[in-house]
Amino acid sequence: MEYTRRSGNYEPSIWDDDYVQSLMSKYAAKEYSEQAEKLIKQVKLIIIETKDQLGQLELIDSLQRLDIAYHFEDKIQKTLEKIYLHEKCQDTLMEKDLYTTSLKFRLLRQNGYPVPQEVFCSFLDDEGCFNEGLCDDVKGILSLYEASYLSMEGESIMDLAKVFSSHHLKEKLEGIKDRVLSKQVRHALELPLHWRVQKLEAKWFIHIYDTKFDANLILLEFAKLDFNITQAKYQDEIKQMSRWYKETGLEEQLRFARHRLVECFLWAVGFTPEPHFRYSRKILTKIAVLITIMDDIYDVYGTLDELEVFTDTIERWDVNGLDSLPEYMKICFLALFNCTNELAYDILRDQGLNVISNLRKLWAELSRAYYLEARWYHSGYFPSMNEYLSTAWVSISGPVLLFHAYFSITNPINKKDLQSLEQYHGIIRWPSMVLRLTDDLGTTSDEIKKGDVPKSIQCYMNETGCSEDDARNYIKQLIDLTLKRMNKEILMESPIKNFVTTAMNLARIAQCIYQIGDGFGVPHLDTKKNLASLIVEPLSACCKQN
Ligand code: 0FV
Ligand code: MN
Ligand code: MN
Ligand code: MN
Repeated sequence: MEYTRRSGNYEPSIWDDDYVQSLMSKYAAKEYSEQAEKLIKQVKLIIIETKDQLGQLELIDSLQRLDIAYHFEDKIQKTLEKIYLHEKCQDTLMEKDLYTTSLKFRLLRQNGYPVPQEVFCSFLDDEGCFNEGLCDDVKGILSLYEASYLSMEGESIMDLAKVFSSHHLKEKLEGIKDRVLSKQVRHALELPLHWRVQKLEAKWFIHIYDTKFDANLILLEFAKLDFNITQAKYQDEIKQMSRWYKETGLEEQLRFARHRLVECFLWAVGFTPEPHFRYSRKILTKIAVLITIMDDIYDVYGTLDELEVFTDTIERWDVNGLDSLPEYMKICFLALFNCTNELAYDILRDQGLNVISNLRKLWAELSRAYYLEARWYHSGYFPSMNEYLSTAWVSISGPVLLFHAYFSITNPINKKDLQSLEQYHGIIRWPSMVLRLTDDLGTTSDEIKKGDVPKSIQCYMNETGCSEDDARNYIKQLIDLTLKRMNKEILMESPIKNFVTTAMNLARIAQCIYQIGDGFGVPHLDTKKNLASLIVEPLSACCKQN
């Protein structure tokens, strides 16, 4: 009997190769990078000349929000270290200014300084609640709100801060007269700054900064120019990758799958946005494309028998077994094999380190997780929430993505660090869990219609008998808890500290993509706007007049 295969009925890509190849930017020209060098010198002077503490904090905040901080990392770190050491010898419990305290707390924690939550004690009343008298200070409350997202598990003052600040911001929102502040509050309530995607946030914030009466025009000019220059580089990269994708022939040969090259590039930019991480974006985009196709093979198109052979071939990493696979799996496996070997080759060439066995292990674990879910689906099995999650944080491909990010930005790779990461380290586990849970919130409704393994929402409903709304709220709480666990990783002394920001970026881009539904599978939602903003539309360089 002929097996009728399912299809995901996915929309085709909205970014065809001809369009991608037509992208063009004048900012690729040398004159603009020369102009940028000049501006960098001027910004350095501004940093040196800013002496008062609040001025320094606000300057660092602006540099980060405008996404130009990466040019001045050393200077910023030194300034923050001084502020931290100075604070440690002060009686900060006397602090009365909510705005400054919160800003300082956020910037220091973000950069790994373990400021205690008790710095907020002076804002509590006799009952241990935040003082209601503070609630007219919208700027201060907004600053407290943003700071509260740097909390860790078990920090009760920070939990209070989050509830208090979000409640008052929602309540005050309609009445805020200052238009810039009102926009900022609305934006913050949608998603806090700490979990925003750096490059997209920069584009948004540059527009806001442009309308501020006290904006620093040098910072503004440099931020716009740097964005545009980076955009020209992104264009060059996506053109190259679009050509690669076309040459693989995957789109023509595997019609049943999602083809989301440009969307995958957005994930990569969210992960490693700095211009010098070009190589990392190339690797991450390619493997995200392959993961997407594999996920559709396991979830939608493959028969259980085929999936067993496929999983076995990947586990044995056996290119000689190619002929035992059906045609559509052959081309997918060989693309995966080549892409993995390309990365391993580069690392061997540049560092003399052979990582093939590490990479193989990652793909084997992912395929086993996919296969287990396929068996659950075909047998109608309902796992418990715990059983589901123990597979699902792997089957969302978090570990594969994170290790590829690690391998593609780290030189030299240290074997001990690698082993530590491989022990299901929090830095791998928590961002993967956030990716899984946000994906479930965004994609489950369609997945149920198409037929798929039960996801966290159904598992929880099945286990507790609660409603879908209650299950969704529970998952949101679980995401909050996982984000707090991730925050702890920033503050822990660890040799892989440099990788922590990159790892956390996965949780950021995941929250962005799934904020309003399936922003990955359905290409024309906000993802299209975000991509256009990132790779198509430059910022107008003309500065406002004084
Ligand atoms: C999620 O799809 C998705 F897009 C994946 C796994 C592809 C690559 C991942 C990234 C670029 C992050 P879907 O909702 O179908 O995944 P599940 O695991 O729910 O089948
Ligand atoms: Mn799927
Ligand atoms: Mn799946
Ligand atoms: Mn999903």
